[in-house]
Amino acid sequence: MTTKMEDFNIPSLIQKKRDGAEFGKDEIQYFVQLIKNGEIQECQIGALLMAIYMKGMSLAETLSLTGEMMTSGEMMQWPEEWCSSVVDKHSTGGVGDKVSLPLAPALAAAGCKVPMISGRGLGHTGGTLDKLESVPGFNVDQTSEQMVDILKTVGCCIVGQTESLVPVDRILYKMRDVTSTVESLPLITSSIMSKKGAESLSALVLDVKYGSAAICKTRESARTLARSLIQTGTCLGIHTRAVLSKMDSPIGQKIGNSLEVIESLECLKGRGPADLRELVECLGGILIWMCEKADSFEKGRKIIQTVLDNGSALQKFQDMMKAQGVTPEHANTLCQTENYFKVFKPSKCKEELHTTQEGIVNEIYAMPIAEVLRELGAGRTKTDDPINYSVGAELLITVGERVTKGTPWVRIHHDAQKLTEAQKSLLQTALSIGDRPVSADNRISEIMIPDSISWSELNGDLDSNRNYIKQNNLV
Ligand code: IUR
Repeated sequence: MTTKMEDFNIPSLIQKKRDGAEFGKDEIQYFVQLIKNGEIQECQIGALLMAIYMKGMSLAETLSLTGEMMTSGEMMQWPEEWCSSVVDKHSTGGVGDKVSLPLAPALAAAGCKVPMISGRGLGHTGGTLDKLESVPGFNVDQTSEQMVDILKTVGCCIVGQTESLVPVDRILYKMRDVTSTVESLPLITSSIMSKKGAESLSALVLDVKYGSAAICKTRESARTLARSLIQTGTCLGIHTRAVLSKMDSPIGQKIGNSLEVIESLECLKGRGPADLRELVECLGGILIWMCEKADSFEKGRKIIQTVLDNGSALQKFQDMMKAQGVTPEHANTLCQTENYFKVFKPSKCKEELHTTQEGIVNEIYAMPIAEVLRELGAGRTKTDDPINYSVGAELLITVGERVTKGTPWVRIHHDAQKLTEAQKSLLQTALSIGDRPVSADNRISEIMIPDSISWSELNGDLDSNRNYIKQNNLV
């Protein structure tokens, strides 16, 4: 006997999940429709989210939820001839994570189409859109028609989520924030993968971060999240892989919106910090390999090295800036000179802090730096807080380096009169100095691909899920 939609009601669905039972596909379809149509009370959404947070979801439920969310709004469409070249990257967020800025134009220079839909910063993590908006004139609001035009002429764009893309995620994300239900595996998975699914990608690489400044504190929890994202992406027909990367210290030497654009430009000019270059090469190399523009990861990586070193990725970044509203003069100054502060407004003050002991730099923890920068205006506590793009930090030392007492280790760019004693003390906790040699390890510790063992978790439901996806023309 099949159950009809009109037989469902929200209190009984909340009760069902509260008691640990598994939702059917039609039940998930029912409540996603109600959320989309505004026919469910906010308190009911909150209770449903908390029940899911407490009891979890199977892979089949997560997949149904992701599919329903994905089709709750517009699905992007690309010209037929791009069918194997449309790629994107998603990072779970970190401090100093500016990888998207050099990666998107590097992939475009390698012949990919990159419709990168990014987010804004909240809490300790910065947002790609905020970084780009520190460039005067850069417009992240582009319609899907404008995106197609930019992809035709340039090959990459970095934009915000349009109103019509996955509207149900917008509602759920806001509710999760105020109901303490953000850190739920099925809710994170469905939120991320519904948006990537709606982008109609040929290939997706995920940068799942772990460590003291990441949402996943341990490598094992990052692996669990990566596996859930890969399984869901693959079942939706997106070719998906992931890397696990460490997120204890900031990426690169610069943190803060305009400073991070400057560091990205340095990377695009074939210079810049080694860890940023490693992430761009590796994530880009995987995508090029996945969309068969190279027959191995190493060959894909070589292509990225070439486009970073020969100026073609930089040219794509310059073209993308112009296509998204930056004047040709400003784009030229940023890309063809080093007079960055002719375009960016410099901060009013720069203050350096010094090491309080001699020894070898063991670690530079990102969290205390991010907290102080947020307080100084570089980030947000609430979604509508304004941002001061000039605020940031430059690290003057690197992990593994030997320092004497009194060495300047960080330069803070800010518009306050002076850093407070509390801010200085908090910043000093970022620095760990010891007496044993340490080497700066690689950021990336693992590459994950879809594994056959995981499919058994679908309880034989894979074919019906795949049929469902096919019948509904979801891919
Ligand atoms: N980014 C998303 O798009 N969704 C989430 O739930 C999280 C990060 I956490």
